[in-house]
Amino acid sequence: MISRIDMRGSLPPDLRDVLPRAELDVEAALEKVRPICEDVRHRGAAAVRELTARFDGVEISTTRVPAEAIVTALDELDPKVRAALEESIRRARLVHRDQRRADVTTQVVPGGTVTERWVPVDRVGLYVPGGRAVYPSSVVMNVVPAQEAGVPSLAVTSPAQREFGGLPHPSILAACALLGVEEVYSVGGAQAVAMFAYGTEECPPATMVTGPGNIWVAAAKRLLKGRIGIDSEAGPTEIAILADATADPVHVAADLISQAEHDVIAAAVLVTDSEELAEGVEKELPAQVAATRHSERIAEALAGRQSAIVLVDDLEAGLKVVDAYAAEHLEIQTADAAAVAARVRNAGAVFVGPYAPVSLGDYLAGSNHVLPTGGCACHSGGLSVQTFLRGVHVVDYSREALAEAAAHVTVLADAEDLPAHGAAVRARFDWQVPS
Ligand code: HSO
Ligand code: ZN
Repeated sequence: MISRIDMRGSLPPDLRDVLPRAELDVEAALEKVRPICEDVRHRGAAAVRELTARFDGVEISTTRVPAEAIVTALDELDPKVRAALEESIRRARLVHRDQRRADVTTQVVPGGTVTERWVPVDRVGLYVPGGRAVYPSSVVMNVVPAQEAGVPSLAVTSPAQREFGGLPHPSILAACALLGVEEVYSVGGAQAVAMFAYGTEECPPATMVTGPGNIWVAAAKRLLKGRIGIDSEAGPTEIAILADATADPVHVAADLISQAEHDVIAAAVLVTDSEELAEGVEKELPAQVAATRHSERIAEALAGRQSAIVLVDDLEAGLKVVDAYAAEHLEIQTADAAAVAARVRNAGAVFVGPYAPVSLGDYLAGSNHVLPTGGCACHSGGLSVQTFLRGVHVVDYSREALAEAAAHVTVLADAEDLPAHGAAVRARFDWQVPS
């Protein structure tokens, strides 16, 4: 059901390359996505509607979801789901509010200061997947950090669903209503990213687009990055678990399965120094998979080349492996899990000990579930308030403070053969270097 990679003895030098990983060929999707984006750029909302008919199989008369549809979706939402979403929002707000940064002013010299002023981007388009993956929780995870960052204009888009008359899934609309989001579009795929990048008669352009999506969304983000800011290209979900002999194979198996449930190309990787745990998990997986609803999808994900049980000599080696892998989600199920977790450098999110499974983080921990995948956790973090803020440097120098810097500026400008740079300073002092 899941393959084994034995790294006992010594770790391979090209660790990152030998670890299992799904191959997602975003490059190849670029060529298909380019004409779609161009079409939206030139023909606006009409192109978006036609593309929706072609790809989502549903005719829509407008891309903007009417306000009544959002209100109705909330009215019809199961009260239990509503209560759970409200608690998820409350916890996420607590965490994300604390991420806000104060502006920092540094006095460099008397009369000379530099302030880092944190300013939210003007307008954000949030992409929420549709189709098989209808995740109202992802609405929460995208909207809350943008709102807590103070983004003044916020729009959500999610693919039109034929069975809901061309609107996004009602649970997505209900989540928007709970979050106070009134601007929602029933548009998915690459055309949604293009809609936000170029704007249409029905949707003003956005400064940034964030949120997970399929390969077409990822390709459109890659193509239009620069024209529009993006968070990351979000690939298939990954869970890595670093566990020792103290871990419970039942929990480990359940957690691997939980993320394999997302997709046949989702990755589930167990790294352990315990042969006994590996055997326990291998035994446990088929039983648990058979008992769950999406057993076929999960079995395929676990058997895929992106999933494996990796055996290592000890936790030191295990830490090297998980750092090289840089998982989207990393669970630490070892003795003294907090101490081991503190040593992890590369992971989108770290889940410590037996009572912090990834599914808690997916919904209710308060942390964000939009996290770097495909090894990007070695250079990027998950969605946060910071994603939506820019640090604007504000430079404020008095005459005296500039005079004091003038000689050095002139020397450096001359050294770079840019004498007009130095002259711009001297122009304020009768074209002389003040002494
Ligand atoms: N594990 C997914 C997020 C999610 N799980 C949404 C359930 N719903 C990526 O972090
Ligand atoms: Zn999940």
